Amino acid sequence: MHFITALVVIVAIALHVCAETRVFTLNVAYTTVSPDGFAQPMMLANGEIDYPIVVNAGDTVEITVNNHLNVSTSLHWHGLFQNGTPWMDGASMATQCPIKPGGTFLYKFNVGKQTGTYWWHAHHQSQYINGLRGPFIINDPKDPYLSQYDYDVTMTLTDFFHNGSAYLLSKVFYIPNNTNAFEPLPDSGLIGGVGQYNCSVSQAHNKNCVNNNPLKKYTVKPGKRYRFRIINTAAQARYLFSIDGHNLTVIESDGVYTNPTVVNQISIHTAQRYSFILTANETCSNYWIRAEMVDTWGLASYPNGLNFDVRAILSYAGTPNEDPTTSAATVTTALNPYTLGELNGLTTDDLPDNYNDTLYFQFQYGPPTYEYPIATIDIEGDIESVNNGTYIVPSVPTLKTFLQDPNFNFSATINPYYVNNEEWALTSVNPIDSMEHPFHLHGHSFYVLEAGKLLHAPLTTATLARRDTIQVPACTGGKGSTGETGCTQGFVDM
Ligand SMILES: [Cu+2]
Repeated sequence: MHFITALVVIVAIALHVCAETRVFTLNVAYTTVSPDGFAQPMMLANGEIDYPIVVNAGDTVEITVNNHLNVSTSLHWHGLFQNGTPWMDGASMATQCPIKPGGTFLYKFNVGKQTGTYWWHAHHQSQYINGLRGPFIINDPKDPYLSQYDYDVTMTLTDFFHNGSAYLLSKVFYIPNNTNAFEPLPDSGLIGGVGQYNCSVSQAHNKNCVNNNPLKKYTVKPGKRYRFRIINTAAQARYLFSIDGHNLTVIESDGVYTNPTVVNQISIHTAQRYSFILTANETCSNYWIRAEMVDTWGLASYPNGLNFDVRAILSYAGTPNEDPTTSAATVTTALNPYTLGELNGLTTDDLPDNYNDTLYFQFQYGPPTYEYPIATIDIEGDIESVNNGTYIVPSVPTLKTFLQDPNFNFSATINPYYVNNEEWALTSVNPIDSMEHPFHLHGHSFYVLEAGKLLHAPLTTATLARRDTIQVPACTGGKGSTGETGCTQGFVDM
């Protein structure tokens, strides 16, 4: 009896130690800052760029958001499952009404068993690109890699616009019937919230602009091992990330531990996260950290002076305060997001032979015709007929409508697809677009089964990759005779 009692007490203590309620207040307001030397008002939480939220596995999180902006907002916790609390997901008009100016909203949820690197961001229109974003880190006392690093550092990569998101959305991008609409160009890229801008490029930009803004410096101690968590919080930019003179051992993607994978370049798309271990065992010096912005705009020239070569500095402690003179290594081991297997994860043999649900998403991205179009998405299910909807923001949050009437007949502008709880769903995503697109599923992580180009042999993996955001290859290089007249479509099966 005593033995059993003692066990119960130990379990109770262990649970008590692990899980707590963590309380945060995010005062959301305009603050004028100069992340790249160019001063402008940004929407920030508590006046900080990349305000971090750090909790432990199992914690309950209470975040009070006070909206001091003159526009509505809502905040999303990217990658968190919100198991049992879908109304806390923060997607404006999908899971909640936006928080009005002057309003307050309490987000309360439990992070469950999730650990690793996530991020929070505004989920109202395109608002987060004005600064409402930051890391969301869940520390893991049972981290299998815990003994392999001494320090834990978070680094955001983003693109930065000198115009407000509302202006970019309505005046540049989503002009009704504008067949020449193109994605707005950022003015610079930031690492750790810091970048540089060439003030001479635009007259209008000269007023509050300082050239040669000091770059972000990450200081390391010789011989120590660092876990770096990189988060792409950009509106659009994909980055090719590397650190001169150093290999990166990738151990996490999107909150999932991966097989340790040594690379010297990481392609990281919007909303993706990676952790890698870097050992500071090179000559004591300064080294460039590079986040080369991939040109997805494809313009002949860039009148706003956008510099794709975004940098920060890795500095060994005690090294003189000078710019690095290092050069980029040849890319010999690039990270492959489709084959980066989950640590101790499933193999294809572990998957069920038959899936209970099958979804085919095909999305097309064309000239906007509505005020706030997203994309036209076809969802073809195994039972349902083909849907085809261009999403239009509803007047009542979709979740609310569903909870009040689970049989509600949603229109094609919501384009719902129903899956059953606790069942496998095969999802195939296949854009008809010449650009590589990140695809993200709220509330879930998925196994990447295969990816590539239709009509080509797919990649195969040993252990499956599992994550919550994956890039779907672009539609390129047409093969007319095979029935695809314009291009060969990319796909990801998950
Ligand atoms: Cu998300």
